[in-house]
Amino acid sequence: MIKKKPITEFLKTIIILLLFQLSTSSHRKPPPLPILPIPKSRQISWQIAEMALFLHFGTNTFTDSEWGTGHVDPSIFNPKLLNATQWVTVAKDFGFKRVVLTAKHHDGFCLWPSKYTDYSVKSSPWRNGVGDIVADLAEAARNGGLELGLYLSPWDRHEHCYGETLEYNEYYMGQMTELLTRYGEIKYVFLDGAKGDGEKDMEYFFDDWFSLIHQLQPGASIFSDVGPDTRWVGNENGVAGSTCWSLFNGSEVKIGGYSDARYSAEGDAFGQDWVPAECDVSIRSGWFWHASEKPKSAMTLLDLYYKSVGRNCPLLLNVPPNSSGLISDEDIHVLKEFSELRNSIFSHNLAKSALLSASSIRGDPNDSQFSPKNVIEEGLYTYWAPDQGQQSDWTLYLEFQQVITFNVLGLQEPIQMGQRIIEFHLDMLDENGKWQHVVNGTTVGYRRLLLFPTVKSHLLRLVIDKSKVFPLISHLGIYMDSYTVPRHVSDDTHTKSKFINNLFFRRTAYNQSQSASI
Ligand code: FUL
Repeated sequence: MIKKKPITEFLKTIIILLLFQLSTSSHRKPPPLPILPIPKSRQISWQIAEMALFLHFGTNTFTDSEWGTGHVDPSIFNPKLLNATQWVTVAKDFGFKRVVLTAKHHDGFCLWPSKYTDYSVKSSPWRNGVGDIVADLAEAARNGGLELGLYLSPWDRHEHCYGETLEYNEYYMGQMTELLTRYGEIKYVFLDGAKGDGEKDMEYFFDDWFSLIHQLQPGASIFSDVGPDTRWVGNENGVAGSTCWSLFNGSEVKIGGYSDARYSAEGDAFGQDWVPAECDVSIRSGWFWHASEKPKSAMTLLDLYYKSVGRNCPLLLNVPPNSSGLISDEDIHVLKEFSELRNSIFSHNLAKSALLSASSIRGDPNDSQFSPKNVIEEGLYTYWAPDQGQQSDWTLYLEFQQVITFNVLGLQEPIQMGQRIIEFHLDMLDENGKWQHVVNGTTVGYRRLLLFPTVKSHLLRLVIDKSKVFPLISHLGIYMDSYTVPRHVSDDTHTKSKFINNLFFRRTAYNQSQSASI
């Protein structure tokens, strides 16, 4: 009797310990810490849109000019067939998620009936002066499920108080308030830094403007040369740096000043603020419609897509409505072709048929939470995370049942966790069982696309060579672009240039990782 008690107690303790161990070992490993700075939610929603349609429209459309003098008679403005639904339909049909209208360009003419000036649609013959283009577009965008953005030029060549700092800032903020309170949700505001030489000097109260915009429309991302939400990429050609950080120091750049174009295009690996770049470019050479100009070809737009969206920057593509108030057929034709090209290339991710494994996996390898398989799923919130203890050579392997033929690599980081990757490369196993270098890249960010001469293999490895902290990858795409001649597209590809000698070691590493794959 006396002896039995301790045995029962002992067994009890063992059972409790086992249960405890079972319960703790079934705990999931939480996600890793983000690396600061990280994007605000409005910046994430702005970025995932990827492409926006810019609409430059106003008196310039009727005077064949780019920078209106501000003294053109409003009677010239009469877009008889204007149909904002057509603009939205074109945007929506061809993959644009947002429309951005020049509510007021530098000439000061307002496309909405502002109470602060008569220089607007209300003084024009269009719809007998009772029309409102911002209202039309807001309604069409809402109906079509697209976001709306507005451009309100700070430089105003018509308004008499331009040059009087206090008075004009009040005027500008009054107009901004009209735009942000009358038309429902506004998701984006474009603040242009341009101003002609020799024009009246004055100070813009940017901090007041930014605060007002965020107060009235907290979901709106503000574009300017320095942000605060998205920065100008530093050129109007639609081309980002082949290294492109969303990190940036706004204090290094002056709005409207002559700044360092390279800094704007590449960002700053050590930047304190999250201010990703946006690439703005026009489908024609001018921003406004001119009868004499033709749109760029679909192949040129595809090239720009690789150099903007494919370099971590949304593309803001300007497609100016013509003087009848419609987007021209020839522009629509090109946009259609551009959309077909993208669909044909990117709708077929060859990586989906691969067996995916990794050099290490965070947490329990039998749990899908941080599995390498996550990289073929769309979206930012599923990702591969390596084990925190792995310090270098973070690697993903893709093994195919058959040899695949491809020439594009696409990568995405879960940017809500910060931008991490500094350098990576892709290798493939050739027909002699030797690793061949396919392509190098630097930053990834929201999306990176690299185009290179076509290669064939059944085994690939993506190696992250340098990262601020251990990398995270939310998407990996392997595609075939049969339309582009690669050397015209990518300036940072090095194909089959490096021969890897330590094949045995690498193979061993691969075999080890295979056992970790799930
Ligand atoms: C520039 C302006 O001067 C152009 O007219 C155009 O609006 C472009 C997007 O920004 O700075």
